[in-house]
Amino acid sequence: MKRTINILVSIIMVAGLVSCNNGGNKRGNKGQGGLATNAAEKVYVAPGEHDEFYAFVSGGFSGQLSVYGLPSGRLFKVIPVFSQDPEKAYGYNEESKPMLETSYGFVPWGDSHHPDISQTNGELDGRWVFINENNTPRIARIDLTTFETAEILEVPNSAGNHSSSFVTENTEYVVAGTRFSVPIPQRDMPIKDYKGNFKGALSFISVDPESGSMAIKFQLLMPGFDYDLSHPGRDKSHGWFFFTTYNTEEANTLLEVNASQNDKDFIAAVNWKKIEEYVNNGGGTKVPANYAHNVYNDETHSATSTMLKEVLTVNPLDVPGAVYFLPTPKSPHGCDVDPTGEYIVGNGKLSADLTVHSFTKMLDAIEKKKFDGEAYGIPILKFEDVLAGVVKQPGLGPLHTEFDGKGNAYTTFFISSEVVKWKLGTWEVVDRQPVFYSVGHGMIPGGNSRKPFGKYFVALNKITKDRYLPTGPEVTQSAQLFDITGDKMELLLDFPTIGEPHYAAGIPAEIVAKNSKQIFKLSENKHPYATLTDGDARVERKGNEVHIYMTMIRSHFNPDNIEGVKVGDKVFFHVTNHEQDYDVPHGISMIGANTSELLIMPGQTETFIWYPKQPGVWPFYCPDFCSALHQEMQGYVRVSPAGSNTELKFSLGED
Ligand code: K7E
Ligand code: CUA
Repeated sequence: MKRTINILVSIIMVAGLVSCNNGGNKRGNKGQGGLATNAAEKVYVAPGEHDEFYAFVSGGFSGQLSVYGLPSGRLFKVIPVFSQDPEKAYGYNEESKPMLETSYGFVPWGDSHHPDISQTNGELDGRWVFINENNTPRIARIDLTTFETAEILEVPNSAGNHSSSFVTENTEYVVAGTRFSVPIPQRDMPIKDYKGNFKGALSFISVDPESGSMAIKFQLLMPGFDYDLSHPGRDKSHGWFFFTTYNTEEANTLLEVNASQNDKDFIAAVNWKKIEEYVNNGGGTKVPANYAHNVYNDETHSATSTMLKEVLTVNPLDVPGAVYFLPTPKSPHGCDVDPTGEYIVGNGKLSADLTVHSFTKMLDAIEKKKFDGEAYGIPILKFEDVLAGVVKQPGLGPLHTEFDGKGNAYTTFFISSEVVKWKLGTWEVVDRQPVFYSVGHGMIPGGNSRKPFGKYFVALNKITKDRYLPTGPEVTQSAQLFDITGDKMELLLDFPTIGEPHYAAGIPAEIVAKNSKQIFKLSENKHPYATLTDGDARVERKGNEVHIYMTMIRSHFNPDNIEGVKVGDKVFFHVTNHEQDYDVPHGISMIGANTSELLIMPGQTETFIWYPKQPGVWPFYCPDFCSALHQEMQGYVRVSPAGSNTELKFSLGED
């Protein structure tokens, strides 16, 4: 058996190399070049025109979320989420630092994977984007009026928060499943005792329908498998959630071999409505936990971090009829549910065929108790009884499937580097297109919802090799845009991405753009250190702390001359941008500051700390070109030796 696996792994590796090398001949793709078709026209968005879709693209190991336009592939913004960002001072200024607090302390970076847009009645509503952090398990909510991270909730009892962060039809829940099973509660024990002792926590995080505020409603403590990906039921299967598993072998070492032994792993089907009811009636066990809940407030322009101390856990055996296992070949990765909610696609990485389960058949099999044994007390349904169909030999290494809402599915194949279009119900392959190279997820705007906008498919690729000008050993990952309105997919565009684009979420721009905020109202600024009028601009000393209450407007700081600061002081710059016009941020950069510059939006207040190290007269300036007199937007701080008695003074426009 081991040998077979090794051979399989070798074939996969060779296939990977071959596909990358073969695909390298750019001119070899007949009918796909810009000259052969009107591809260029289809992605051309004239200067001043807007794109039709937003695409929110995961930054992977950058920990961020980037915002692109489709079809142009233009980058609009990188939203800092789980990692510090000196461009916007996120995680550096005093206001946003609490966003990166965790039970492990301040964690300044993360690994983001799956953005998902909030829904109402199974359709994208464009209010929030959720995204998971894999390494230090967290879920973030990004507010699509500001395009800023509004909230981050840590997920306790989880490790490798990967089968996350997908939302149910009315955003009742955003779900976060653990990839690695661990001892729960964490404790010192031999690793070899994994089997039967570790658990996998699947967390159902409720989302307040008004504010979007997140709270863990319950954690389902499942057997110690790896929970790789998940998707909520839609429409008829609303109320259920599906999770792919691998390592049902519960191996704790050399997983590439030991977790590939079982012919089939499982898709876990979770009836969350049933568990919700159980929990609402007092079910479940509260256990001690320690996890951060970080919230950014748009009025105080500041974040707070609170440590939560308890979480409600549920043993699946206590809620009969809530959890079933659907056998699925072979170490499935993606777990995708079609817009009707009938089909559940298990993308078996090592399987020759693609397995599709039927929700109707699943309910029927449950009703008739057609079980094929159990795993840790959870009934296993018979494979044949839940199988809807099989897509025969569609490609090598299926990872993820998206849907166009017209009865077609699009599966990405990592090893054979292609996207394969097939028909739901007949399972026939109707088209395949190469991608360059080694595609992970694909994305169709709304492809996760009841109503996909089946115009484009975006392939999110791991390897680019020769597709762009070389940039040393590190080359960019990329996205490729396909037109999917015809029978055949047509490659339109390549564009580079920031970090690794694990997944993306797309939405028609018209749903989101109209809600986008242009300024923060100065009159609503409740920041405790805001300076709302120029008369309030001042400098105060409290022991060795100096607080500068500064304002900024085109094209000066108030005050711009400050004296009486001493070596050994801790100087707080609390800076308020008095502009009330769209697109007029100002920044402030202080020589020798050990954090970052600030970039402050109209009406907003931000703070950084500066430790003056040497006597002298030290300049600060605005780093964002804000007016014709931007270069004049500068000032000085006089720093005297420690212990000197230079008088504290501040001024603007005095000689
Ligand atoms: Cu396939 Cu993290 Cu969804 Cu990457 S994952 S590809
Ligand atoms: Cu303000 Cu440049």
